[in-house]
Amino acid sequence: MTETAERFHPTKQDRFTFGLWTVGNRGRDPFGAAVRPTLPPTTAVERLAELGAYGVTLHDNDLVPIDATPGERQAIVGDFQQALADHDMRVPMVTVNLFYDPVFKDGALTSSVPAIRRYALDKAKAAIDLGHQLGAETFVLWGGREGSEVDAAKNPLDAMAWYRDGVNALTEHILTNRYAIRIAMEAKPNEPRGDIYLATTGAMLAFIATLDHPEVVGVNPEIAHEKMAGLNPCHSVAQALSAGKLFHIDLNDQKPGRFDQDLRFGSDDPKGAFYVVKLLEEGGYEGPRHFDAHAYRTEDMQGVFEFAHGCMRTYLILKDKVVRFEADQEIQGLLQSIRTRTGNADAFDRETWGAVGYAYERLDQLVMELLLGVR
Ligand code: GLT
Ligand code: MN
Ligand code: MN
Repeated sequence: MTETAERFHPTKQDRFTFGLWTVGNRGRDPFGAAVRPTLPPTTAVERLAELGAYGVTLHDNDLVPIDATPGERQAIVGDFQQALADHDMRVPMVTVNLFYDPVFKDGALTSSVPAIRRYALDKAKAAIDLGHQLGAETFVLWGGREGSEVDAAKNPLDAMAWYRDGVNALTEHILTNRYAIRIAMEAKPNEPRGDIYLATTGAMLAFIATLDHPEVVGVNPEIAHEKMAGLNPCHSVAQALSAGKLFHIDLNDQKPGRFDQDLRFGSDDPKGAFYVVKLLEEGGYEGPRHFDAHAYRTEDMQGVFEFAHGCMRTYLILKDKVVRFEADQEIQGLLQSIRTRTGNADAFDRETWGAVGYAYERLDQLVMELLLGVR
């Protein structure tokens, strides 16, 4: 290994995790068919372990088909657990697929059909049971189909009430079973629905405060989703952290104002990614560093694992930049002088402060140079 490869080599201590659906993404899009073969979950576990990942995450149906019999389910989960043990891999998070099957086309927990809501709830409870079985500490709830195109069809107040009832029933399930699992709600503004309810992490946080057991529910912000809403992901993550609600995180990247791209972490906006890493490393986040992204459609399986390796390396390189930022005398001196400029609160003078320059151009350029590798 070269010196750089050695330095930024992922290890279990870094707690990097990937969804089975990320490295398993076959490159299907609305305009084209799959370009890569199916990746068996046990192979994903093996290959990610070789790269230094800590674990994998999954939707119920990434592992167990929606129509599996109890016997089939038991065999599949058993083989998977064996692969986890063989490769010292964990499953810190499990989620439920409430968006793929046609039955969910007008919502799952917010469907206006009571029988569909009940089915969705039972499916989510079974996914929580699976999470418990696999040792997960977090259950992510992404309401991809909880939304609308035609607001005449459903009163959004009803939808909110059904959503609340659904999440309350899930926390009840967790508490009565005494599972050591917390729910992390993931926001997204649109896609696959025209508009998705509770479109941002901030909206999720406000919703959580209205639940029966808010202490069991937090958020799973995704960088790409906040960017799709035109927001600064670092600020959304900070709001969650300062509310004690950052239970999990989906790291990836995205060009703002486009379809959900799920790009390799840091690949579009390294400076934005730097501030997220700085926040996670310095803000007391202790959960896994989870990547929810996928390789470009141009890639074969080798490219897929280059992508996975790249996500982790970029994180570690940015983590190193955080240390350099704190140690950089010019940057620190500038921050210090900005904070202490004309000091004395008793002698406050409005006009002096109005005329002061904050030197943020200099500061930002220094950060750029740090990130570009010349400092
Ligand atoms: C889906 C979505 C992601 C969510 C996953 C969890 S599924 O891939 O695009 O952002 O995190 O349900
Ligand atoms: Mn996500
Ligand atoms: Mn996404």
